[in-house]
Amino acid sequence: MAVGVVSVRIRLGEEVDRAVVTARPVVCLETSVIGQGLPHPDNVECIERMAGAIRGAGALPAWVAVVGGEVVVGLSEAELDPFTEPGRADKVARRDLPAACVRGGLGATTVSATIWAAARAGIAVSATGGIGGVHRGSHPDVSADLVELSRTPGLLVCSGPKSIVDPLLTAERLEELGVSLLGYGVDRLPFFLARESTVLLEHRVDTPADAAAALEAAIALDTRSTLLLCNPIDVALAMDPVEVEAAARRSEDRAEREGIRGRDLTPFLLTCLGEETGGRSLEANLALLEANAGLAGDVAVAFATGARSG
Ligand code: PSU
Ligand code: MN
Repeated sequence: MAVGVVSVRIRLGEEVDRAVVTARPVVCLETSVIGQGLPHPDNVECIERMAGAIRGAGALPAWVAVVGGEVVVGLSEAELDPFTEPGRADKVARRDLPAACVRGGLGATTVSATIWAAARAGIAVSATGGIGGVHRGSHPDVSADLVELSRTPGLLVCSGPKSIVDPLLTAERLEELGVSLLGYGVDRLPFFLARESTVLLEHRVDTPADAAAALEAAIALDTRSTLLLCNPIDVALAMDPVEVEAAARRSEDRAEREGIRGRDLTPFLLTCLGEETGGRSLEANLALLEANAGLAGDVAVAFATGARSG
């Protein structure tokens, strides 16, 4: 079995390995959204919709996770399946990778661990729903996604930061860290379930080809940070920003009262958000995950085409 081993503990799935070697378009996907971010069976639907959107664009999905002591880039369907069982996989950010490899079992990678692995596997484009950010509340909590985005080259399609963080503080931190924000057809920072925050963006692209050109420039310049391509949720499914804000605040209050902190905070808040919005946040979350995967597929195709002709 020809599987690519790019380091002792990073294994590429067979199909992904062939695609990387032949410079065909691949999109890396995180598994924390499957293991912790969405309930069952929405997480099963998420896998089908994201993978379908990427293949539909002409690219290959590469799910990233820790399995049996290795970081795997490009899980097989059978390997991915147990991640959909509630409570089965641990949440793994970059700092958790060594311990997760030693412990064995299943590790569902967040954005920080996923882009770390993607870069080492030679894959430039990834997709998620919303990135972590700077939380409100009385305890300082900043997602490890932010610093990782600042030291990993590539492009990540997202719908801005998740609606459970402060968008302005998150944007300020990203500026400080040297992470480029590109609005995709928008001039304001998308805010996950809500189409836009009030944060103005300074850069905008309107086509996958222009996003791919920006990625090429970032690589040529060796800026070493991830370009965040911020794709707003579809107008038809976007939730009212005031309603999302109110639901997020109620969720934060519940987290404070119950003393939820650390890595449990984001999954807890997402669950509350689903309850507080009568499940509508889940429908919107699935839709934006699928749309971001499709756009990432388009960018990966444009990037691979540019690389071959240039
Ligand atoms: N996008 C979603 N749902 C999620 C996530 C992203 O639509 O659950 C996950 C990603 O893995 C992201 C993580 O990296 O949430 C952030 O967690 P934290 O705030 O604990 O860093
Ligand atoms: Mn945190």
